[in-house]
Amino acid sequence: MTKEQLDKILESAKEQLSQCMDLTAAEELRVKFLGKKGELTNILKQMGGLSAEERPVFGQLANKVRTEIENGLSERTAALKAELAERTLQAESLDVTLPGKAQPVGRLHPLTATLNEVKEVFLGMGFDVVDGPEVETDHYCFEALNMPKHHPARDTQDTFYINENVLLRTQTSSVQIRTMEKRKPPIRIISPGRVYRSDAVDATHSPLFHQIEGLVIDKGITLGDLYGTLELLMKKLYGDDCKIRLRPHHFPYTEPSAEVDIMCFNCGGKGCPMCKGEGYVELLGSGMVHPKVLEGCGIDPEIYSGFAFGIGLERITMGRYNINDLRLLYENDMRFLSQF
Ligand code: 2U9
Repeated sequence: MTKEQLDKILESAKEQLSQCMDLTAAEELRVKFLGKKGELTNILKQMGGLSAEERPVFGQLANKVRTEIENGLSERTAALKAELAERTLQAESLDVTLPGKAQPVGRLHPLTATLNEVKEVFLGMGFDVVDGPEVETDHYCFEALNMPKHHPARDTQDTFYINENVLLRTQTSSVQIRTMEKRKPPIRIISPGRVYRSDAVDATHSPLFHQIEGLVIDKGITLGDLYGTLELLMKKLYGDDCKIRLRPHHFPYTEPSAEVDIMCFNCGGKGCPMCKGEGYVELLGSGMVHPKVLEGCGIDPEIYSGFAFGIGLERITMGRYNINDLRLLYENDMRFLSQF
């Protein structure tokens, strides 16, 4: 064991460290020089053969060499780690000044948006929203609504029959009848949903459309309640300036019956081509529930009275958004839908 051997090990370690390019290679060098079977350890194992005077001198020298190799290793490792961190930062860097990729946000269909608003208004007045079957029996669709077989009112609602007794509902009144059979007054409900009529498609007709019907049954309900309720709905939908008027009409299921008109949005009631000089446009049908209908559902018309109304969802949506062709609401053309 000589000083030259130790110097050679130190020199070789320095040389190899300077050429070492990654952390794995640096670890291999640590094992090679300082590990249990490493070059320096091997030399130290030979210390036993030295004299008592030589031993401390070589011991000191060997320790110096070990410290130098250790320092060299930690310097190189630190430099390699810094390089690696720098490279990772470069590779993963984000240019925060680049414009972002916009996520297209979906929106509600105008029919859904209008229905949601109508529901909000009625929920606020303590109404329940009730659902029912779209395939109905003759009883719930016509008979219970004071329209027996061969009643002329059935002709205006020519519908899709599945058999003599089963059909696609022409109005959601069937839901109101089902509710009156099940619940005791007071009843305050709206029944929105799809209805079907055997109509040819044009700008204002479709064999499938949507209705919202309302029904209130309690003691002492009058036409005044009907008027107030519908006026509030229309003011919420069309703004506080909007006015309505009731015009006498006839429906078999209500007595008296009224059609409800809304002041023309275009001329504000003066009369214009849009309202055909009327100042008002027809919007919905309504009336006091016919005593025969109440009786048929087990409600005593001597004690209770009620009002009902029916609105076409398409019609009020078209009025609100100035849509002139109903077919646009069903075609799912994004150029149309993305305007709302
Ligand atoms: C019960 C009793 C009476 C609901 C009513 C109307 C008048 C009406 C139309 C408006 C436009 C249908 O969608 S539309 O074509 N509806 O004119 N509907 S009174 O009357 C009822 C409902 C249930 C038990």
